[in-house]
Amino acid sequence: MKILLSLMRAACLLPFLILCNACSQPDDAPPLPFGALPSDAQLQWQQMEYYMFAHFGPNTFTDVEWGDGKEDPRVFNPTDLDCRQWASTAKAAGMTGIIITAKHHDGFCLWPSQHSKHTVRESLWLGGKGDVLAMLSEACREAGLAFGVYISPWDQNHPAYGSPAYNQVFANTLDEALGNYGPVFEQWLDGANGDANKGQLKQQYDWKLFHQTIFSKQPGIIIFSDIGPGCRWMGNERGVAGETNWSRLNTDGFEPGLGSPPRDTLEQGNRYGRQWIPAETDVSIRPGWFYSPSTDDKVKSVEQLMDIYYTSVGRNSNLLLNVPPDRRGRIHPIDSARLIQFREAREKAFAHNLLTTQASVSSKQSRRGKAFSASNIADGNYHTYWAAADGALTATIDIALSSPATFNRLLIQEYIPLGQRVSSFNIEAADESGTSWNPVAEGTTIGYKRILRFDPVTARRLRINITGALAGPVISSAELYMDHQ
Ligand code: FUL
Repeated sequence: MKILLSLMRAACLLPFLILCNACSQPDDAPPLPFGALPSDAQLQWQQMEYYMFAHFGPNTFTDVEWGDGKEDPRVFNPTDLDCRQWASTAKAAGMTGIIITAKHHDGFCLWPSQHSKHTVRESLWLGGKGDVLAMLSEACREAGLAFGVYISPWDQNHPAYGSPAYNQVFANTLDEALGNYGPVFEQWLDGANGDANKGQLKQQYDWKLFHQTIFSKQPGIIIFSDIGPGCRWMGNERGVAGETNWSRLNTDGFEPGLGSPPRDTLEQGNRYGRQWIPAETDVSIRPGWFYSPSTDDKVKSVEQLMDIYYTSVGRNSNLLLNVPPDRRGRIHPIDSARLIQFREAREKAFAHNLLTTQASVSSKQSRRGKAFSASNIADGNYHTYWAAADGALTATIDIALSSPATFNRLLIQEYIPLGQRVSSFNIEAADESGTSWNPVAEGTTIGYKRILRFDPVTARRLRINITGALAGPVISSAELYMDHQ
């Protein structure tokens, strides 16, 4: 009888047990993605972080920033061009790729294009038989670097520029440059156009045609422009991304160039933007984009470059640092030495992560399931993460280091395959008695990577408070460093 009763009781409880199990299921499952998301190509691109821009062409020899397309192609005559030297310099600098100005606004093509009469073929360099794109793409492949191209739609040389026919000419140019030199990771498209007030021809660009052509040759490519679609201009050329920097953007009604969103929007993105279009920070190591002997003594200092690193990579954007080859066709020794010093400074700053697996890391707001445990933020693996329970838009991660440490940098990353969520956060440290908490630093967005700088703090216990998020926060990693420089 007793057995029968307990069986009946169990049978009555069964529906509740099943129901409760169903209730807890979502909490054990990974968080649902939030908002616009990066494509696989965008995620890979974001992880490239820091790569080289190489402005090179007739302007290198004529000392101007914008050639007008009327320059004699014979001015382009590097005496000792060596793309392997560019690649080994980029590699030694810790960069992941090189983007070359294959065609700037003067229309001069660094490859013997069939669609132009203003190219290396018309120059004196190698008797008109040279091809910089062939040499550089090969050198990048050998060095394990990604290869990218800047091809300006604005062309002050081509006779069809300013007429509808030019759009097809430009599409053919893209087709050729992107079809003949192996994989291209990024196509840089600026929106520059002739200025009618200066008597220059203006073109109505057919962006749709350009994009189709690019993707038909390089399906996984990232297209840069003011508004993407792969990545966006960060809004200034100083190397300073917005402290708040969403990787989402609304592009409806906007165009690259004069029709682009306001600069502060480009610097900050849109909180609820409909597309995932992360920021790229382009800045030159010299005052100009092209090499000039007059800027040999104006190459940015290591301190300036470190500052730029913190305000670009440290603010959820990739850093595209321009290092213009000189008139020999080589990276100038002053620039290459500076790049190595910059690498050493970064390595020194980020040599010892004080938040290791030996620290105890926990959160009361953790999502159910070991897979989302707070300790994941210290395991050095981007693909494991801590996630808060659904609905928890604020949360605290408690950290106890194995012994007190002094630090002045917090590096923190969201797991962006699930979207960008955090809108504000701060860090606090406990005093020696461990009872009162002192503010250390605060920030707004995180995104793929955010690095906070603050005065040195010595503590064993600290906490990272997520004080605002659009959906339950998902944090991939947190690291603590002492940058003595
Ligand atoms: C701009 C160009 O006008 C500059 O000359 C430079 O190439 C810069 C990176 O993009 O749009």
